[in-house]
Amino acid sequence: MKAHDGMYIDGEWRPATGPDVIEVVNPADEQVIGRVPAGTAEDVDLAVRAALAALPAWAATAPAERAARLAALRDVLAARKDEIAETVTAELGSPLKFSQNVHAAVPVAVAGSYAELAATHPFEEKVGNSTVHLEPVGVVAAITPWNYPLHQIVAKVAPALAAGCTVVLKPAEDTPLVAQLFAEAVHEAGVPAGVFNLVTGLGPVAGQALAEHPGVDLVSFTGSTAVGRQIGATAGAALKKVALELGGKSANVILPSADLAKAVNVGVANVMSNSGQTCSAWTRMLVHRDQYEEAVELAAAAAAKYGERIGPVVNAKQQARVRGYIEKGVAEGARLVAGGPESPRDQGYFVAPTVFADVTSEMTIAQEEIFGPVLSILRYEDEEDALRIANGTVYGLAGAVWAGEEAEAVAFARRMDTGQVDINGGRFNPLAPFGGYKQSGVGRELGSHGLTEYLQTKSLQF
Ligand code: TXE
Repeated sequence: MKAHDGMYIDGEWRPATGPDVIEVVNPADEQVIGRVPAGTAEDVDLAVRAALAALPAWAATAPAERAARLAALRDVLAARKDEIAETVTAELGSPLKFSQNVHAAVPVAVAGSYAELAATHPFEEKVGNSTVHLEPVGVVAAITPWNYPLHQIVAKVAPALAAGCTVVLKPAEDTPLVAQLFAEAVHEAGVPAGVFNLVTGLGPVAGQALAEHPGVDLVSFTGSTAVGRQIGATAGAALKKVALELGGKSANVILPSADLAKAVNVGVANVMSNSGQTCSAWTRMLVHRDQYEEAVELAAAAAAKYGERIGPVVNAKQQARVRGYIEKGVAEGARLVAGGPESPRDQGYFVAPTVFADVTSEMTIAQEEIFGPVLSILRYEDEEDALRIANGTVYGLAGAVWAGEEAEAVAFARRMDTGQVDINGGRFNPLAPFGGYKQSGVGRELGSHGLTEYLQTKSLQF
């Protein structure tokens, strides 16, 4: 795979300041597919300085010009979609079709949505005898994970650029190649030098230096709750703005009036897709006791079928972590009805699609984010019991409700402590705000709510 041996800073690829490299491994066959530089605090400093220098001119550009650059970025991402899909498949291991349909396609839609929002968002409003101006927050540190590597980047960089902010991106160490490809796309789209900068590197080194840099005004982070907590504390002490998109343990609530087979099949596919590495995945399926055994049978069959189509998890550490959770589920008394802790292949970081029945809300596998292809099925007595279970974790990122009538599902969804709910399956909407209640995070991504994160308001009184 093509890899740059430098950092993209101030509109050009510059040699890294240190000698260290990160080996990029294909998790499907454990082969090294490329090497990228491991950034130092010095690389981060150079990138932040470039972003600071570019800020006044970019903040002053007309929204229509920013919209034009984002439209160009959307077009470059669309034109290079095959290369993007192949790169994500190589470094994340996801099946090529999924990379094409999701990893490469969704960022085009999101970049396009911000091209439109940059052109149409009311950056100025009148309130009585005042004018209110929405101005860019400043220099943004974007720290992203590997699970949807390009989507996570575009969901931060596109609204930041639309708002008039400049950006330094530190992508996940497991998936830096698609981040380099993104930097090429930004360059091709004619975004001025210094407006977007890329530093590859390790989280505790480059990531931490970036989050702590005094030149950064807003840290936008997606990743683990542990690191998010640390970044939130550091940013709080420095009185920096922060946006955090963290873990989830989303409930898929199947009400008795729902089409059970459809709800179970879509629910299983939702958990298994991307090998379970989706923060919004519906990892807890809640089924009424009268339909419980039927749902378990359907889910076990669906998971067994999914087995042939699943990719690996991202690395050996994640594989060990997921297997540890499966073993814990068995040890705590849950009933394994599909999959299990054994890897289904000799090579690559694979985990079998796994389904647990007889899971109770107190079990570890019902409380903690596993981030692998593992579904827990819980039994409820009545609607109030379902609601108590659904809301009974520290997380509140997403969820789903299925019912015969939409109105019934909507009424239930409105009582869930969570940021996004799919009604009878739902469909991805790049304009719908995404983000967490409770410990799932701070702030929102996507659409105009996502844009607002990168803006601050000034009022002039007359
Ligand atoms: O996350 P990390 P990991 C969850 C999921 C997963 C677990 C661990 O449960 O099993 O987190 O994954 C950077 N200062 N999610 O270890 O470490 C790091 O380089 C600054 C949920 O991969 O949080 C990477 O760019 N940055 C999630 C990013 O943080 C630091 C997606 C995320 O890595 C840093 C991914 C530091 N001290 C994992 N340490 C979601 N919400 O979608 C690390 N990083």
